[in-house]
Amino acid sequence: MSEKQVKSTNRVSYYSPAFQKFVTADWQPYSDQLPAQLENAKWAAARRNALSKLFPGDRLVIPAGGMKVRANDTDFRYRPHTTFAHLTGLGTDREPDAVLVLEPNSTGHAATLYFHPRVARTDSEFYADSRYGEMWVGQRESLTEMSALTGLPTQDISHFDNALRVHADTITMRVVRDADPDITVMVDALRESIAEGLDEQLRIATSELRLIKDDYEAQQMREACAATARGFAAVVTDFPNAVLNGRGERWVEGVFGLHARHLGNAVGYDTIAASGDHANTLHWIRNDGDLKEGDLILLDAGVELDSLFTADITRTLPVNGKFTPAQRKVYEAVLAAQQAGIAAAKPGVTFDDIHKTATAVIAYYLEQWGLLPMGATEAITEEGGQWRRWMVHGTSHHLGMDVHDCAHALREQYKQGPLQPGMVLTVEPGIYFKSTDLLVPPELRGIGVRIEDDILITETGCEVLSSALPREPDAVENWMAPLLARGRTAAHKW
Ligand SMILES: [Mn+2]
Repeated sequence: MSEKQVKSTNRVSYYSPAFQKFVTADWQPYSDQLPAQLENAKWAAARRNALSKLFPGDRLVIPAGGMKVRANDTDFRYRPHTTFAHLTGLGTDREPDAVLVLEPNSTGHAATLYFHPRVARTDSEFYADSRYGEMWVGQRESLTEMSALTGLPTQDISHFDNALRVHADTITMRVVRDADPDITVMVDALRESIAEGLDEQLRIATSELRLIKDDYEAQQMREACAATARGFAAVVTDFPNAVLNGRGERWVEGVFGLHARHLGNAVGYDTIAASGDHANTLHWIRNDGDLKEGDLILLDAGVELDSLFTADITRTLPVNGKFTPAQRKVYEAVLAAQQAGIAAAKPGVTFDDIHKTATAVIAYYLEQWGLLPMGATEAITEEGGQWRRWMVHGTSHHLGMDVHDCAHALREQYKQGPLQPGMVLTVEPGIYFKSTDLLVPPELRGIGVRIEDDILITETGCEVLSSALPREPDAVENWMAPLLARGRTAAHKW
């Protein structure tokens, strides 16, 4: 369930009986028009079926999770647990404190969605409950409306506890443990032993269920990439404003965030807007630096759609629209590595093969530049690995509703697993030369480059979902020129 809010006593309201009578009367009745089924929910039934086949006879408990308190009586914006969203098709901010239960029956499983439906306006919740009340959070779904949205039978969450107790002593129960701590405690209390092995198997299975995307998911990933490309173009257009007004990284983050909220649900992860030497801090999200003419900015950002599918794209761009020779030298090496990685991505090869192919190119350039104490061939062995001083991260990860999707899939299915049509991954090599790195020639110090695209494995190779954003340095400059020209005209000091 949701974390407990605390309202200080000096802010608690008193509602007189006269007010209570007055506020609950004379409202237009709710419409009896039912909402259309969510597109993602139409696909969720097949996902539930696939999960059902893996756990015959077991009760599967999949909570959405509750609200998280930001401070006192205010919450963070709500996002459901990914497993719940994937198996119900609910997105955006639906549905706090809900639980999907797959109950075994003679043909597989029957699904029921338990949630907190809206109450009559005569209930004090209507005006007094800042978490669920219509006056506070808007009109919420009734049982039949939620059923129409999801295509699932629905029940009031108040019946969940009893439903969990039925045959609790004989049935095998599995719960998604990290979604809702209170529900995990409830399930554990009804089982003879904690049985984490059972839950771990469910966690692995629900993660592996997302390794291969269905046609709807693949299309959502294309749309998330298209929305992200628009966000990147808007950011470049605003580079002159970002330079002029100081704290340009924040400006970049804000402009991208505007488009993420406008075109989608949110950013899929905190935007990395890293200019100059900040690009060499891999998870730079403080974003409080200036944007300077002549510097590069590494922008790693993704739009998450209302369905919660997210893109994850990185471009490293010259703030003034032109790469310097030193910047171009590093950029072209990273691009060569990325192109080799993308070319290697096809059914049959493993996830790890992409990494090996791309990073062999990185090591080759590092050797050419005289940075390695030995040859590249020796540096890329298990016993060596010296090249990793300049790229400590992996080349790829699965991508979907989670930016690091399918994170609990077994190693044999993930890193060592053969690529299959329908998988979506990133290819994102980089080279990071910190300004303090004494092994690096002075003219290359402070340059950090990463290029990241999202690919869908096809029958014969892969589709680059993020190809709307150019990667070749000349193409990048040509793409930026008209955007910057427009931005320079509009730029002004605030
Ligand atoms: Mn990534």
